[in-house]
Amino acid sequence: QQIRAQSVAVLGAPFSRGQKRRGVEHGPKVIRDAGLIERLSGLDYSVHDFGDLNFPHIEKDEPYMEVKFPRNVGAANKILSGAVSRAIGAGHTFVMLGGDHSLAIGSVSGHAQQCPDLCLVWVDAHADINTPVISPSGNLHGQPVAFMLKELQSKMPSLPGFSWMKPFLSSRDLVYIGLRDVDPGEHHILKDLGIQYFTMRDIDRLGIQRVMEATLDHLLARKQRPIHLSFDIDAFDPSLAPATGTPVNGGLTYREGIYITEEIHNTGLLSAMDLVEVNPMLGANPEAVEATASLAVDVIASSLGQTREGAHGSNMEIPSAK
Ligand code: Z70
Ligand code: MN
Ligand code: MN
Repeated sequence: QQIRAQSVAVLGAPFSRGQKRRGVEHGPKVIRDAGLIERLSGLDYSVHDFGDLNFPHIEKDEPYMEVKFPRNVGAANKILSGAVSRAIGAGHTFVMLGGDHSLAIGSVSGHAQQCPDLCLVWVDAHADINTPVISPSGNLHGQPVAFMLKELQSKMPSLPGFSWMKPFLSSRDLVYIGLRDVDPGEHHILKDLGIQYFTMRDIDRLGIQRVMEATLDHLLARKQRPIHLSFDIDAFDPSLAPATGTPVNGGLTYREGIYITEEIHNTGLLSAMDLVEVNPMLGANPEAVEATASLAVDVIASSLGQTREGAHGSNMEIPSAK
């Protein structure tokens, strides 16, 4: 059955405390300014722009071990989770504009409340699967997947701000694409849990077509179920997406990135997506920021059905010569 709804909900999450660099909270604004809503309205959807969430600022938020701003990150994600759950429950295909990638905790968990059998495609230079105990940086945007996985439950300390959530995802229901900067503890977890992942080296070896075939086969061969796409803009090569906090050389080409999203759309199963880590304060100049934001719009539009081959309505005819 087609999971794709006829309507898309867009929600901004202006939040940056999952990492150290200011500016990523302005991601929703620059992605909208790059024409997101107009582009989605040009596809087959009614677009509901729910604006930006308001997150509380929790003044006293001491680190827990090395982990920075746990109460702020936990509270923001609790709010986001509720909003996502309501939007999916109302029948929308959901688009979250970040903000940093710690927001995936709320986005995916809210989605999972409505769709417990969802699967997750994580497109990123990074695995974002550090536990609070092994995180080398203490930044929560490097840890969201660890909060989701049932298999890591016993390794997770109870962080202040996170008592509202329980892990909900099995490691076999997750595939990574684009990895090229993985911490040693993360690599151990990926291997230990047998998580399916495709690094940039794998894309070099197999080509993006076989990577997507294997990804969708891994997640959907047994049964069709809703897809959550969590797309970190730093998956792209820094030449294409310079305005982001942690650029890593050797990333996705434009064509590889768009092929990923076209294939996700073609499943008919995309139910929610995140577009995160666009930071307009980190571009070298306004053109660099605009290029990154415009790329983000292309990723979202392509995930929702914009094609490179073009499209036409079923009632179209070739006009006769006069
Ligand atoms: C590193 C950490 C990260 C995004 C950087 C980096 C994580 N593994 N994620 N940028 N989006 O701090 O845990
Ligand atoms: Mn990330
Ligand atoms: Mn990343």
